[in-house]
Amino acid sequence: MSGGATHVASGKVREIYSLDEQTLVLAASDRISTFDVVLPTPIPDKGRVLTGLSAFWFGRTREIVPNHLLGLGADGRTMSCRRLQMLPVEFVVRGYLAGSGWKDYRDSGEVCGHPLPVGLQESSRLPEPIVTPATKAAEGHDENIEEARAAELCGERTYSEARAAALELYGFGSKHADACGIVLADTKFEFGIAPDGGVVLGDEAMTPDSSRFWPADAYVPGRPQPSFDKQFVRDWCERTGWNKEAPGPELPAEVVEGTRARYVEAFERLTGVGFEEYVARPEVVL
Ligand code: Q0Z
Repeated sequence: MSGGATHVASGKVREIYSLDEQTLVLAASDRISTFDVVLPTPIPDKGRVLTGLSAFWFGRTREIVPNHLLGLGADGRTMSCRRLQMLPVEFVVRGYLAGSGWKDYRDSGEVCGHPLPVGLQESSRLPEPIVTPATKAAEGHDENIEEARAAELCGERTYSEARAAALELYGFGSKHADACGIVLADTKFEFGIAPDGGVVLGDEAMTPDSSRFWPADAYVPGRPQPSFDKQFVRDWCERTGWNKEAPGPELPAEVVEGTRARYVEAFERLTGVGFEEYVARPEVVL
């Protein structure tokens, strides 16, 4: 990062910089993680795809809830944003039963206190989307919590406002994605409070790193679904016999190229913008 920005935090595949008291810069790298391990081989343009997709959704959902986006960097991989007081919970919205949601349902018949119908399968579509909040763990896995606990942590009124926004955002995004042949199975939102006290959508929005994207044409409930973006990487890693502990394997060129193509395909299907147009002028997605 250039010109007086100071690094404030690193995620597994992203960085945050401070520009001034009110402004942060989020930078999405080309790093990829699988089975919870960041691999040594980057996927070229992954950071631009994720930044461009987030910006696309931010531009189209402002009427649902205001968001933190101020502007896109000319490189297409950074966004400047309003600094918020982030809420201590993540708002996961699930339209399908996958991951920890499926495991919790299989073990108890419910997910984060939501009783669900008997007889659902892995990857089943839910009768209606549910919010399954989680606390942010500094290291390791986020912990699912009941909505009553999330409301205590956020304050009742703030929780119900953010929860309603999360459901509306997911409804908008999943309907749009369906029309593009992508199942948005679930997604995680993070909200913060602006200086004026309002609830604002922060972080990234409805990207493949914060969501499960499934190819609609391969959807078959009763088993795990292939990932729209990471399936080549996962399949290749499985075939190497890697034990899933760090360090991960270096990826061969054909896996890198195939994976890059899937990210670009998701971007182009969802935004309707050619990826090269985005690279030339990132604001075209707004
Ligand atoms: C987002 C994260 C990343 C590591 C803090 N608008 C905001 N105001 C205040 N804080 C944040 C935001 Cl987005 C904020 N994260 C998540 C992002 C690297 C962690 F790029 N943490």
